[in-house]
This record gives sequence, C-alpha cells and structure tokens, in this order.
Amino acid sequence: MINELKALIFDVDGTLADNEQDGHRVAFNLAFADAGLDWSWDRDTYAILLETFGGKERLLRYMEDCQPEFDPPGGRDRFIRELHQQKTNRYQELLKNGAIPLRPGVARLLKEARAAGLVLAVASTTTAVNVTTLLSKTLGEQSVSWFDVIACGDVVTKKKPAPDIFLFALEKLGLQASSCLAIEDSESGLASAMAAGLLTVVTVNESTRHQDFTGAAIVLDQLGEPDNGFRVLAGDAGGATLVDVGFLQRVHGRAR
Ligand code: XBP
Ligand code: MG
Repeated sequence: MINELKALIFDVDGTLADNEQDGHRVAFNLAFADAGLDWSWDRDTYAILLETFGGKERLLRYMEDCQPEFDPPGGRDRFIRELHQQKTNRYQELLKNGAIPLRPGVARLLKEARAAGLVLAVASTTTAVNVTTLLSKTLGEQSVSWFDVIACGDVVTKKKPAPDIFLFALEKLGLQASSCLAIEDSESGLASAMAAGLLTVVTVNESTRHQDFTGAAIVLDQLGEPDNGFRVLAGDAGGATLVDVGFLQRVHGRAR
C-alpha cells in the first residue's frame, strides 16, 4: 500500500512528558541561582516565554525583553551558552532523580508501536541528552535504541515552528511525510509538523490547551490508558478512547 503508516515521529517536551513548568522552568531557575542571578521565572512568566522554542533562544528573549540593562560577563553568546549548559546540568539532575515521568499512554503506545513494526523517531527542540536521559530513566537504557532517529536541538538552526527538525527527521528516516504521523502538544509544534507535510495528532497539556490547533488530524487531552481514556477536544475519534496502533492507522488512513 502506497500510504501505509510506517513511522511515528514524537515531539518530546509536553508530549512524551509534561515537563515544561515543573521540569525545564525549575532547571532554569536553579541555573540562575547557581550563577548568582536574582532572576526567577514564575509559572505565568514561563507560560509567555514558552512561545519561544529552544532554551538558549528563550534566555535571549528574556534578556532582551526583561533585562535590557544587563551586561553579560564574557559576552552575550558565551554567557547564554554557559548558563544554558548549567540549566541542562540541573535538568539532568531532575531527570535522574525521577522527577519527570512520562505522560499517560506514552510507554504503552511506544511498546505497542514497536511490536507492530512501526518505526519510531523523535523531533524535538530540546537538547539531545535531555531526550536520551528521559527515555533511559523512564523506559530503561535500551529504549533509546527503539528510535531509528532522535532529531534534537541544534542540528537545525531554525527551530519550531519552522519545519526543519521534522524535515531533518524524515530525511534521516528515508521516508515520505505521507507515510508518517507526528504526535505534538503545541501550536508551534503542530505548525512545524504540518509545514513538513505531516499529518499530526495533538495531545494537549495545561500549557497548550488554549492554543489554536487548526489543521490537526485530531486533538486529544492525552493518549489514554485502558482505564483512563482520552477526551476528544477537536475531530472525530470514531468512538475510540485510546490512542493505539489501530487508532493511528485509522486516523492516517482516512486522511490519505
Ligand atoms: C520544547 C522546547 C525546549 C525546552 C527546553 O521542545 O522549546 O527548548 O523547553 O529545552 P519540544 P532546552 O516541544 O520540541 O520537545 O533548554 O534543552 O532547549
Ligand atoms: Mg512540545
């Protein structure tokens, strides 16, 4: 079949784990304290900063918008690079301490998809080690090898909503967009996946629930577990309550 579903390409932050406010934000604040800065991002501030994808890009935006008088020691680019590295160190500690679990249905779907012979990939804006540590810590070290491609962070210069990270993942997979599905949690992530030609299933979280998901194949509140099904926020689930391989094949099949 020409348009058979062959691969799933997962976003990470907000999709595999609900980790922005209680993970990345916390790590940024710890890094600010480590650097002797009196900066602190509360939840509302971070919700606005999340419009900017990429941790280094987010730091730059904050410095330009909120700390215009600040003169970064050692120059702006180096300062951001080092501060972001410390944020990554702090985020790694949170991951290794088990502070960041997978969202409901993620482990189940990854295992089912693998068993069904679907190819798995990641297309994320975050730093690569954050993805591999999240997978290792929650699913075991071998789970990193379940993914044919883990496309992350700075391998492309234009981050989401640009399509580049999904196009990079597709090229590495050697697959057409029409035989893949993306799973995303945010408006910018959806825009990125759609611009790469990918049909996209959206699973929202509290940070993204209010966003515009026009163009998504379907919008759900989660992937769901057998005893805790998803709620449909937009689109037609055909009575299903669980994102499993059959569900994704039907969503993919009816769109192609
Ligand atoms: C979300 C992001 C990331 C994280 C922080 O990525 O924009 O920048 O917020 O990670 P996605 P870094 O949803 O595409 O996974 O600080 O490592 O950039
Ligand atoms: Mg995301």
